Amino acid sequence: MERQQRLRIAIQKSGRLTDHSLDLLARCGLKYSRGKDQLMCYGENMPLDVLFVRDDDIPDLVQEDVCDLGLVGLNVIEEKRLAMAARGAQARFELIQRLDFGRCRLAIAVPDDFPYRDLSSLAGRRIATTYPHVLARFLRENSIEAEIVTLSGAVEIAPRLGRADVICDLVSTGSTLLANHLREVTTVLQSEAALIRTPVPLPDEKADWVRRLLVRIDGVQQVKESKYIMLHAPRSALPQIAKLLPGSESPTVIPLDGHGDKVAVHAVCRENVFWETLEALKAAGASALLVLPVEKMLP
Ligand code: PRT
Ligand code: ZN
Repeated sequence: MERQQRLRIAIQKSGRLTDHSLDLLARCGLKYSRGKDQLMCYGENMPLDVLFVRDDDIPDLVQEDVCDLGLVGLNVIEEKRLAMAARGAQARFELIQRLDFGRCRLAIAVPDDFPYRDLSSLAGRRIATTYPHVLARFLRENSIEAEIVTLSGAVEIAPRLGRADVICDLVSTGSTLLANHLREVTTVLQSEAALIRTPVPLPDEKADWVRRLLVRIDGVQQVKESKYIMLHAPRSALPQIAKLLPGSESPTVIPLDGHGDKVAVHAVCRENVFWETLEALKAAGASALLVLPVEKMLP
């Protein structure tokens, strides 16, 4: 099939989003072979090819229609959108789906000995960041006048080098801040990975594949936390057991041959099932409890 009929998705070549992105595509059923240059993977069982690039390039590749889809952090998307707006241009990629990985936050952090009371403590200070436009919007919205020092990396050491008083950087576990004697004081942006698409209308066949992909992504996201739970219980305990099953609709109840009033209960739980839940179910009269992972789901 020609390029015109094959979807092309840009994902991060090597970084925090790469494994999750490839895993998501594999869970959506994509089988691919890697090209010799490693920059491109060709889908073998779907008309979907994967282009590997730096995450910062993904919004442009998508809005310039080099790729139909892109998978990138909301932090990058938002910075790009605001940077374009600052130049009087409008971003043309469209956000179509948030994905539940790559979660982090853009936060302001101050050195341990910084006299921070509230946001007004930032007034007149120098804030180092790689996200100058997102930070500028935050400062504007909070009527804080501060100097933004734009860096391309190693933001966390800027205060120690005397390049800035405080920083605004991505945080996930917080251990980098801790190691650099910095204390998080406020969140500027919550982020996670998201799927964006080209502004150019797609031909029917491609549009249809995008729809199918979105349904599959939805299915993948739903099963992630979902569990299939099976147990035995006396019929009389059913109302209480149904209440204890986390995030399940109507469980299937099956009579057990030769066990009088005992039944088997099967249910899909949309949330993880913890030991505490199993213990509570047991206390309510359940036995022979079994929790299984759910592989695929199509509502
Ligand atoms: O080479 P390329 O440009 O593609 O990669 P990159 O270096 O720009 O990006 P990369 O791989 O570091 O991150 C890609 C995306 O992952 C980001 O744009 C975010 O959307 C997302 N993400 C999620 C993160 C983090 N969590 C994260 N913790 N990106 C960066 N970090 C940094 C953080 O700034 C800190 O310096 O990781 C460090 C450790 O964080 P802690 O809090 O866990 O210690
Ligand atoms: Zn990057």
